[in-house]
Amino acid sequence: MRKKILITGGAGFIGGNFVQYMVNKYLEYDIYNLDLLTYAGDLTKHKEIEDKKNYFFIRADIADRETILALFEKEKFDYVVHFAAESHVDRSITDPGVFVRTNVLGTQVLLDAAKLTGITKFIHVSTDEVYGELDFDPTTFFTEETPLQPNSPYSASKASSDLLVRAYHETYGLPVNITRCSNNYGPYHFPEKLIPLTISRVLNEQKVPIYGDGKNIRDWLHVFDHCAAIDLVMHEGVIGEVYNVGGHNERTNLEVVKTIINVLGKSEELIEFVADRLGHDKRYAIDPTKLEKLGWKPKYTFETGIAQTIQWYLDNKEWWEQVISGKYQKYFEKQYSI
Ligand code: NAD
Ligand code: TDX
Repeated sequence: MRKKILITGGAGFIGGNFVQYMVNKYLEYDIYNLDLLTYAGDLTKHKEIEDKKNYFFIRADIADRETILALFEKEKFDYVVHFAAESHVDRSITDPGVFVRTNVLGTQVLLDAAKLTGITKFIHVSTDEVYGELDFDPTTFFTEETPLQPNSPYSASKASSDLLVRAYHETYGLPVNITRCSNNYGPYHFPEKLIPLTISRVLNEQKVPIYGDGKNIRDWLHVFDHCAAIDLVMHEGVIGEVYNVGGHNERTNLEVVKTIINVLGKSEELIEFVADRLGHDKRYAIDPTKLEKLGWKPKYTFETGIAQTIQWYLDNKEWWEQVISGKYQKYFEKQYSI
């Protein structure tokens, strides 16, 4: 029997890379990409897989209970890999409501549908931001045991969804895994986030805004390494467990921006220090030991990953220019109907 995999948020950055990874790697699986196509969703990235027999696109809202239940009843998915979310911290500071609706309510609707129709496993893609922030002591890391202390409306909504996933496992025995990943970068990253924003602005000779003093630290992971981690957790993860994903690539924001400017051979005068983000978390750093014991090892260092990513943005200017102008959404001709 062919397995049916529902991937939510598969028109976005990480979900989009994961859809391509799965469609190409597992010809014996049917891959269903469910996405609402918000400002962050774009299907042009899938032009090379859209005609494949094992790929289906469903335009739907994860918070639309009736539609989601009807879909799950019809398809009886084997796995759900749940990426769909509002994902940008700055947007959550100005408009928290949609983060609660999508990230909390939407996750609960999916969990209910999985509980009612039965499932082999529900994989919930979360973030290291649910742990709050670390100080600048380089010997401290987030482990899976670190208490949840989210600081932004975004991370609070993600932590809430994590707790619902946990509760559906503890209360109803739903088979789940939660993954908590550090900052991703790579192809198709939406240019509102630090790395693609910097690359696109530097290429257009525009100023790059750095919040505060630029000393905040993030732990960077190439999206291809994240896809391999989720694949491993999906197939080998112990039911009910949480797995942190990170590759020990801590950099200050200023280091990241200077690296990109230098690789592109431009002037550091493009850097502009601006007002700090409200509640700006100081440092994130992941201890990935548990996932490494399961057999995961990242292929990219920050140096090899950022070089690959910058080259990708140089080769795909049309994509990010369309995304920035907002004139890019292409509706899928072979849309699945529920
Ligand atoms: P993204 O913003 O690029 O993509 C999100 C996708 O979800 C979009 O395609 C959007 O259309 C879709 N979506 C939004 N609301 C929806 C709804 N109501 N119904 C259906 N689809 C909807 O996000 P991303 O950066 O790819 O992040 C994916 C997941 O990974 C998120 O859950 C995020 O919290 C998590 N995560 C991201 C990072 C990172 O560095 N980007 C790191 C750790 C965890
Ligand atoms: O213009 C900017 N200038 C700047 O200094 C932007 C957009 C960001 N920053 C800083 C803020 C952060 O310290 O750069 C750092 C990275 O910012 P973002 O790219 O917005 O990412 P972050 O807030 O760390 O969150 C990301 O990683 C964790 C994702 O957006 C989340 O979805 C994920 O959960």
